[in-house]
Amino acid sequence: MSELLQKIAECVEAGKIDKASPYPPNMVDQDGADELTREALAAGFSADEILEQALMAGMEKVGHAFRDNLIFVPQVLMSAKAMSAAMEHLKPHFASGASERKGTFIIGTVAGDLHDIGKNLVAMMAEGNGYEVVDLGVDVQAQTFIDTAKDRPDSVIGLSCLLTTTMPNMEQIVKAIKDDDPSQAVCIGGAPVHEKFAEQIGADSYAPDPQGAVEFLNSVY
Ligand code: B1M
Repeated sequence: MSELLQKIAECVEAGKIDKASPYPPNMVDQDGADELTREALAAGFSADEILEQALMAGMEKVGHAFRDNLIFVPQVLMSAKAMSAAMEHLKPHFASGASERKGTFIIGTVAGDLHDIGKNLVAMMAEGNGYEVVDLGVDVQAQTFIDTAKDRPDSVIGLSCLLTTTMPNMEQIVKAIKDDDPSQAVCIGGAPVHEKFAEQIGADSYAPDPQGAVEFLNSVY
């Protein structure tokens, strides 16, 4: 891999946003994901190359380190910020159709539930792994998931919930989605849910963490 793309991957992994960012302390005054991504585009690397070989490579390491408890939520959020800074430069290329995404992930926290930190991490990790993410936010009703999926054929829906009291809502949402289109792929996650619950409510997959959601997406696309 080129040295420049390698450096961008390291910035994402370390959470180095831009030159002005004081984090991480061992990279102070160095260019970050922002400057290096601009430099890579100017040097002729395509948005796809930067996404796949730099951002996704960095994010994959973040996903595994988070799963193995080697890093924690604040570090993942810094990596997300570094990736977002780089994505700002790539978005015009994707929007123009010059670059393709691997697939579409529609994600939201289920009706009645306002917790979004975990959901945002999953969304960020999916984006960092090359998927277009449609984030419907929190307190999302079944019909909103269904309507959004109709506009985006072949998408995967991801549902998050953090409250035991909103697990029944998750069940109703999965049922409504599957009643509308049995082939619609649905993945669930969140602290109170588990594999057995996913099977019970008819979801296609349970992901314990963002990396698990990415692995499910990779298995579908
Ligand atoms: Co609330 N809350 N909260 N809360 N809150 C919990 C969840 C709770 C366990 C705290 C407690 O009592 N110990 C408890 C739930 C108890 C239960 O259900 N049995 C609780 C409660 C009761 C409540 C309220 C009812 C409190 C009240 O008002 N009386 C209320 C409910 C509001 C509502 O939603 N309607 C409430 C409100 C809030 C705040 C608004 C104050 C705030 C949320 C802010 C926000 O999200 N923007 C909040 C917070 C921060 C928490 C705790 C402290 C932290 C949750 C969190 O963000 N964790 C939480 C206690 C705790 O967990 N220590 C608690 C970090 C996050 C990275 O983890 O979301 O699990 P998590 O996501 C993980 C995985 O689960 C997975 O990946 C993530 C990364 O590993 N994952 C997925 C998540 N979604 C996924 C989707 C996937 C795949 C993986 O695929 C689609």
